Amino acid sequence: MAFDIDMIKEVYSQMAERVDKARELVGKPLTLSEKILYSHLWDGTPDKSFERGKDYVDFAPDRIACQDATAQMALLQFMQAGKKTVAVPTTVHCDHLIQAKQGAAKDLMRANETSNEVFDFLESVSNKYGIGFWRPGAGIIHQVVLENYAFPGGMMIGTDSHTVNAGGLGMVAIGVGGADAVDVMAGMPWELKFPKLIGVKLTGKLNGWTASKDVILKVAGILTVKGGTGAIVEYFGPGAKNLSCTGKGTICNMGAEIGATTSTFGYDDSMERFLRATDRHEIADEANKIREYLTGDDEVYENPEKYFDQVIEIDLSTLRPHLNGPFTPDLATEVGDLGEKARKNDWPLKVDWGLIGSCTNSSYEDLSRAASIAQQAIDKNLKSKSDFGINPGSEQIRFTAERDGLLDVFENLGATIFTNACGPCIGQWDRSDRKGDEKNTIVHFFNRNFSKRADGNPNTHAFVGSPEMVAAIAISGRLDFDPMNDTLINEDGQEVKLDEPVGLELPPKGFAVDDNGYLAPTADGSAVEVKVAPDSERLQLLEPFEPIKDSELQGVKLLIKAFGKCTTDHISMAGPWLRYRGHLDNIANNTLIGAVNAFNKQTNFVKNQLTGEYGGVPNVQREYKANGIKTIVVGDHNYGEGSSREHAAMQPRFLGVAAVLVKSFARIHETNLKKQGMLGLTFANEADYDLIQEDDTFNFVDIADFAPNKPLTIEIVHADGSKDTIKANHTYNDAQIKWYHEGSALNLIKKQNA
Ligand code: MIC
Ligand code: SF4
Repeated sequence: MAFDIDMIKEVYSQMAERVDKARELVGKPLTLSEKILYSHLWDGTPDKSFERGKDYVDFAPDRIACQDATAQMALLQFMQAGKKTVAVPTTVHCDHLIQAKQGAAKDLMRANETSNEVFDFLESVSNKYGIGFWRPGAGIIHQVVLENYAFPGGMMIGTDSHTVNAGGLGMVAIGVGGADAVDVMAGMPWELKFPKLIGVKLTGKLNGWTASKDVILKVAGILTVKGGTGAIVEYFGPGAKNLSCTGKGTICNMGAEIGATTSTFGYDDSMERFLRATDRHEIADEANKIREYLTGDDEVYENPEKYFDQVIEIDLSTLRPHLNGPFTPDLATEVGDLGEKARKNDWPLKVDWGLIGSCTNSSYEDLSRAASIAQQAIDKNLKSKSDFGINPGSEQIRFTAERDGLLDVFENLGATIFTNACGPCIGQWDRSDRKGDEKNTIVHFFNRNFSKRADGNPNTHAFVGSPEMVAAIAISGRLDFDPMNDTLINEDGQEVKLDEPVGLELPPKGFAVDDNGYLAPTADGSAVEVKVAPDSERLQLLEPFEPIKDSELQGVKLLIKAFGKCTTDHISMAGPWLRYRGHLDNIANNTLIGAVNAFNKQTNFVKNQLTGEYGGVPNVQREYKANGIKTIVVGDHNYGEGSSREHAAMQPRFLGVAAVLVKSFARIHETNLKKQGMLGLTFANEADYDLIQEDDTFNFVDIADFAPNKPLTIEIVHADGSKDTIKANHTYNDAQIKWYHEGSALNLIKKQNA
């Protein structure tokens, strides 16, 4: 059954006219990305062409997806908007708040006990406002979306950076902060700077040990964690047609790790097969009718250099398996070279865990390829040297994999089957062999491997690979194992070699599921009551933010000058803090505790300029707040990389930080700061970062003239009385400056609805 088929039919009925018109206006053949963008303009049929990387454009996304950890804040904001129902089809998925510990049944029961209040809140808000609700255990948002909601040529936004996964089914699907989702839920346009376009031409065919994952691991190595910023990555070419739909999903999923706005593939037979296998024949039939509109024009793919801003070519036939890491997903190494690199860098060679699952790689095909390696281990009498943990992507996958005996294979190897949820991927992992701060290595087929991400231990070296490679390396227990060339010694003392993996693109007997965990909202939710206990430590109704006054921007104190990588995990850590995602005051106690102070290279240890003493960032900031003093956070490149969590903007805002001044931003975080009515600024001259000293005070001398395309001037007063005056760039347009003046974008919506 296909959800929201009428909406999809309507999108398709307008597609041809809109795309043809856009082609005429742009004056050349179109990429798929342009076709989707131009057919989703808020104003309907296009009447002008847009400049990539420059023009802000209002879009009308077809649907929204939210996960439990971000939905709380998004829906708490939506509740303030004064609407009866959401304006476009929306779903909420409970996947982040379930800890992996003893296995699915017990873990799910515990999660339902400990997070009961939050799940109830999400369920009742969903019911009230017409939102589809996927219960805890139903699966990971992006896998559930791919199996149920994604459709070729559609546009979706989601409050999670890996929303981009739906590009595997030919969508333009973009991760956003909750406040962006609230705009669309409230029936308003969604704004995005028209992206640049990166084309990736795939030739050849995957073979042997190489998997779809290796395509993105390779691309990440080429583009690095910020190389995709402001761009859509569009994959095409004969190699693309040879990949499965879920394999395409994996590639798009990890596009988040290169900062790309999203990634996508043109509609092809693999997508049709996946739509039919997931019982969405109607969508496949409709898509077939407008096939040429659901992929890029032939001329574009024949001469990509003429149409994309950058082109990368990858030959799948010669691509080799990679393992990326540790600590950053773009540190790409071919498998055979890893041993030498590890020894040089002193990365522990012994592998303790192989983790299977996550939204990146938990399709039936992925499980079957990993299981084919696990089965060989059993057949060849090998004992796994590492522990295995598995988080299936959805109940549909789990049920089908269990029926087909795939899960048995892993269990025979001693694996623990965790809930269909994020689990260790987001630090929801009570690791049975807890390591304290001990150096150790794990391999997984997730997407992120930032420090502390899986188990909270800064010395866990996590490496990202394909399902089959993770399985092989985990079985060998060694990071330097190369299954293509090396042998292992089995329990009988014999030397054995693992054969190449084999997998099944789709279950031969079809997908099956008993209870998929979906709960449809009632037709009229006006009588549904949403409960938030006033003394709750998990949920807190929001108070609107006060606009920042010009006078408050004189005498601003430095809160922290962050050194090096500062991701959203550093700004608002996940793991144990996920429990406070619906309570702004409580979660604010983790603000920037992971950021490294540039002056002493310590985390959560900054100078309080009022007392001269050092303390934790949230405590020091609360003292400034109590004294009515605004502060500034200074940072390096790609500040706010990683997640879409708007907490990374709302917490500093709530605590009284007025401005964030960095060398460069990750896209979603920059927007989140703007939405919450703060100043997100970049150094006009990067070297000015070095001028900032620990006791500095900042005066925003021309803030009264805050205007688009006009840098701000900041006077920095040092402790010895000397001064530097610097320029700070910004990307605020008129509408965004209004958000700033109103105190937040939400304040503006409320005013407009009043
Ligand atoms: C993640 O993978 O980091 C998360 C947890 O899914 C986040 C969302 C969040 O912070 O809740 C994301 O990627 O957006
Ligand atoms: Fe969940 Fe990990 Fe996917 Fe984020 S990346 S949605 S935490 S599985």
